[in-house]
Amino acid sequence: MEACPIPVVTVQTVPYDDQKPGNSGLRKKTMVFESKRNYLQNFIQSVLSSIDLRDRQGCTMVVGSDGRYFSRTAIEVIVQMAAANGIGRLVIGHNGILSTPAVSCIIRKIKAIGGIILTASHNPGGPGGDFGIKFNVANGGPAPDTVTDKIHQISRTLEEFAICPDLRIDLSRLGRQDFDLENKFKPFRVEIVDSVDVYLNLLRSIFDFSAIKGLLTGSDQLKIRIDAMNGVMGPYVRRILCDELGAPANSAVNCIPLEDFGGQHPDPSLTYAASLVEAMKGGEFGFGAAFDGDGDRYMILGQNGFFVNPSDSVAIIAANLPCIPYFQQMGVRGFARSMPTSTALDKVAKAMKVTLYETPTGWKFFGNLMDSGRCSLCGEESFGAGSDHIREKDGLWAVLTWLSIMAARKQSVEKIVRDHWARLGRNYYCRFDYEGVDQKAAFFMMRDLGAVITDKAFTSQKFAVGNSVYSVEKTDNFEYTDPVDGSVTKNQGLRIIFTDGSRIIFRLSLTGCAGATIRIYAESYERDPEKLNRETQAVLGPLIAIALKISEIHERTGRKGPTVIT
Ligand code: G16
Repeated sequence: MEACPIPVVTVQTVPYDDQKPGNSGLRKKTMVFESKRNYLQNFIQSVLSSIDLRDRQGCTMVVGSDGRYFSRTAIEVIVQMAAANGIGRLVIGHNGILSTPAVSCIIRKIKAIGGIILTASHNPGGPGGDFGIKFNVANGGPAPDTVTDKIHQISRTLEEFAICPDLRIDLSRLGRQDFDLENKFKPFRVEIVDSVDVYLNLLRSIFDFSAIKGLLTGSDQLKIRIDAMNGVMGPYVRRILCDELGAPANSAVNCIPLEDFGGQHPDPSLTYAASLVEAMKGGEFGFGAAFDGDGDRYMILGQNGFFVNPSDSVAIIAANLPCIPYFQQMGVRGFARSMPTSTALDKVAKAMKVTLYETPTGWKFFGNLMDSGRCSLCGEESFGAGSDHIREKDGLWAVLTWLSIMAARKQSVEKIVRDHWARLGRNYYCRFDYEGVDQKAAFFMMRDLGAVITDKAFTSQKFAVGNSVYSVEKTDNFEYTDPVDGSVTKNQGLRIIFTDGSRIIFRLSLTGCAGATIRIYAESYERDPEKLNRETQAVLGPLIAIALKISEIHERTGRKGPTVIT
């Protein structure tokens, strides 16, 4: 215990009107947090004030970061403000490091009231990059809209915040640090925990580690290449895949978390994980994976760079869940996917006679389904997959699931994917992202497009492109009614569904930091065994042409093409 009680002070502040959390927390340019007076403090006070005082007093919260620039400063402020706001205990990752799945895991394990994660996910970091603050609630998942709306509302009228400016902690010292405060609250405790331990124990209870170890070691060992992208996953990859599961140390690259991710986008995609793609093309490795900055997203590659589309990945995981001890014990309840995610998962759900839920984009929408026991597995096209073991998507869980499937089926990544297509058909899929578009141009484009496609005349339209003819079957602006609490979420993306099951979807991203990001998703289902091996862009070309034409996206945004194609 510190000798003198630490003072608690109240600081006057001026509210900001732009602190509305997006799909996954508040994401802004780092310089906004760094240079706007009390910007960070205001948001943290809004988060803390959103928790009812009776629940807040003496409660436990978890804090972690993906190690990006400004995280240490932010953690120091969070600790000082948590103490001043009556939080009893903060559990923080060693040196501030905790992956997003690990935070979710710890919140659930220690029954914390929630947690704060400092990350802007796959966005670049550093003084010129992005920073973000996510707030997760007691189920371990992202705060639902009711909570983020409350945070936003508080932030708009905030006039003061409470802080203990003299309180200092040592993030590098594992164990407890206790502080006596000069206020009515009980002593305040900070506990620095190993970043990996609790999460590793959970994974041990889910997977057959000896089966995975058998695959990664021994005479006909599977050679793997894992790219932690200089993000939070380095320590997890080294400890779990190398130390525990026997992968050679040189299987793992970019494993030291760097404040600026080495100047790269920590984004596990074909575009930004290009060096992994190159390494895999060499043919030496039979399995490759990359993670994003905070470790919830993942990408899987097979030998020679064979790409597993994330929507296919979740469908294939679903079809093979019985390989995993956790699901052998728990059984398989429903599946869920976000609306733009391909319908490959629906085919598996049908074959397994399991309910399929289609939610808006945002992991938070899976929370109620999992908490109510309706859903065992969820996935998204944006490189996310996870199960009800926690309430976040979980990149390393997805990797261990793939390795478990490979160990059980004794097949390569490509063979597993091709067998899946042969059995249930292939959903050709791609996404076009137009990033940093003028906000107004994006808004008006979406508004006008919504009016066009929901007009009655549109639903009887046929589009002929080359030899293909697409007849519109249904159009809407996607709306979701949560089956658990009945809440309705509107305006979640414009959908055009054609009679052959093909889909075109338009939506505005809710995670961008600058301007607007328009996403166009195209999907086409193929059952013919002769046509399962075509080039994705060639198959989807006609649908993309229709999408560009009806939206007039290039004319209206001044762009000549998308920023990124996935
Ligand atoms: C977040 C959400 C995901 C969502 C993704 C992309 O992920 O948790 O559910 O799919 O953003 O959202 P949008 O299309 O609106 O940009 P992350 O990994 O960025 O936290």
